[in-house]
Amino acid sequence: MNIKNNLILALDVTNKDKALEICKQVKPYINTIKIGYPLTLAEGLKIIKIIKDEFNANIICDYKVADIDATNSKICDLTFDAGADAIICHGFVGSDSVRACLDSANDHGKEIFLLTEMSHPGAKMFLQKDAEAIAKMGVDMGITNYVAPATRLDRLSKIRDIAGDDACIISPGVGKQGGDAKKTLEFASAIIVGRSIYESDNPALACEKIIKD
Ligand code: FNU
Repeated sequence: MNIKNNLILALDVTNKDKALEICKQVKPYINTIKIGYPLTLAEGLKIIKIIKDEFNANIICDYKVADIDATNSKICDLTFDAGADAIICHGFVGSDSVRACLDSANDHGKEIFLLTEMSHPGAKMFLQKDAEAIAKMGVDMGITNYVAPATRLDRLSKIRDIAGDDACIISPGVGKQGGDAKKTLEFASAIIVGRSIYESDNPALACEKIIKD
């Protein structure tokens, strides 16, 4: 995926007009938009295609898919059929569940991002201890796209070591969660930024600052 300025917008607003307005303002800086549950539950799956078509953007759906294989297949098929270019899937559910996501992506000519360790403090309770094994599983499965935290650079660096230099690692947690854009990009291929952009009085300027810092 070609990610302009190595910057992905997490578009976690809850109505279409606001979403379109933000996208319009950041268009000079951003070509890759992450849509998660807040916007999808508010506006329905159709919002994927609306934003994709209007802004000619890559759309990554952050649905953190984490079910049994049969259900994961349905979730991924519906998401890709709705126009998503990629979907974020949890790795902790194991290889059969992840395989279902990968097979759906391959059938559609789309991509998955494998979520290893999350960025919030709670990830230290359970997920962290298995994050490296999750990344290794991904490598064994031939997965080349990962999600790893900007809030713990030692952990991000570990995941990079396992995933390899050629992997695409996208990293949330910059800005509001405390992560630093420049330091994160020493290990990550791109950063994911939400509130620091869409809550800003001037989202375009916020993007410019993140890119230039
Ligand atoms: P912002 N996100 C995250 N941490 O923050 N997908 C993860 O480990 C992860 C995510 C998402 O803090 C989060 O849901 F796997 O406002 C939100 O959409 O910059 C975005 O990344 C971060 O938003």
